[in-house]
Amino acid sequence: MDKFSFGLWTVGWQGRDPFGDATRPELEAPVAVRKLAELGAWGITFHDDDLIPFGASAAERDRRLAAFRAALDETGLVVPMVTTNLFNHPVFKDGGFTSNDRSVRRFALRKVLRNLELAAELGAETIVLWGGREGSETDAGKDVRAALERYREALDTVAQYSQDQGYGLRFALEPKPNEPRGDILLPTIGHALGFISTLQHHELFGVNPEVGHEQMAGLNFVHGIAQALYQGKLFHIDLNGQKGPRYDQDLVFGHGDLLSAFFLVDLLEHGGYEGPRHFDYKPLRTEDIDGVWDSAAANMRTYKILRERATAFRADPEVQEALRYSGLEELAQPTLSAGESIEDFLKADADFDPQKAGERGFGFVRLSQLALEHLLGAR
Ligand code: GLT
Ligand code: MN
Ligand code: MN
Ligand code: MN
Repeated sequence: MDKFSFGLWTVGWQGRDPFGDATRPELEAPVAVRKLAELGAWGITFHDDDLIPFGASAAERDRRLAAFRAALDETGLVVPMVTTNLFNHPVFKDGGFTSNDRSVRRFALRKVLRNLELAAELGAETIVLWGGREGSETDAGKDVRAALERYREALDTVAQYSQDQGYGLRFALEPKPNEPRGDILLPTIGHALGFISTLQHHELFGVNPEVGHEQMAGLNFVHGIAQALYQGKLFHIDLNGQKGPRYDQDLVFGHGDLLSAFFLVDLLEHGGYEGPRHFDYKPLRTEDIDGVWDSAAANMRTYKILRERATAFRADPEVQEALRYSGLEELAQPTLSAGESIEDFLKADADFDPQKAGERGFGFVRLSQLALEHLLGAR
């Protein structure tokens, strides 16, 4: 079965934006579970506060959890990932783990630690940490080096606690360059990967990159994902659509940069990623509840179509020939020969003619056009 999963906050988004009120009524979690299962989803994810409203009583918590569990049992939907809301309440306005206010940092850390137990109980394997409020609007107000040190302290504590409790969880940092903060800490995949190497339990940490977040920074998402895979750090992924560097659009997957989505699916399917295909999108504010479910189905359908197109692309003999012509097989060969000493290497290739080598064409345009034609269903 395809591991398609959705955040409860995605289909549950009521359309509230900085300029306008909600356009849709609240969606009960059990309703979302049943409907997503019916549409062919495999998993559902949530923030603590999506399921149990911030400050709810113990009785309210039990009631909501029981109804949610009943829907999971009934449908067979799984909970592969859980995350913690450290951004909505005013207390987090200067961040959770990195707020200048120490009492807030202690509150935030406790909120995450308490959420781990629920995550483990529900069988989640991954905890996502999106630090949307960790950052600043003015460089005068944040000592970034101290903030990173507090970030590291919090993550080390979270991982240590998970290990002590035997939860067996892995942690995925989700980068984003800005919004809601003017500048967010760990803004890109690269920043997150660099930071992870400073953590005590670095092997338990990877990334949860989101299509739109890297594209907001003008970066190539496919390259970022390839590097995360290369370093064994692609723990989870947020699929959606974005039209270039602007506010975070969270469009349906494929409804932004479609060519990039094609190459992304090709990479995920042929690059060894076995984790969830998690959609983190927002149904357009213009949609009623039917439109919400249409948009949920659209994410999965688009992914499947792109997978089918990518497979056809790879199977096409003309593509295979063009791939060879472009040197992709050659790139997989080590630059030095087996056993070649550096001394021998320095003396080798006396007959190499840079002039001649510089005249070669790589045929990338032809290859690119073949991909586009497969994507369009023209081949
Ligand atoms: C929030 C954010 C998403 C993150 C979620 C996880 S919360 O909706 O915009 O990109 O993945 O905390
Ligand atoms: Mn996301
Ligand atoms: Mn987003
Ligand atoms: Mn978002």
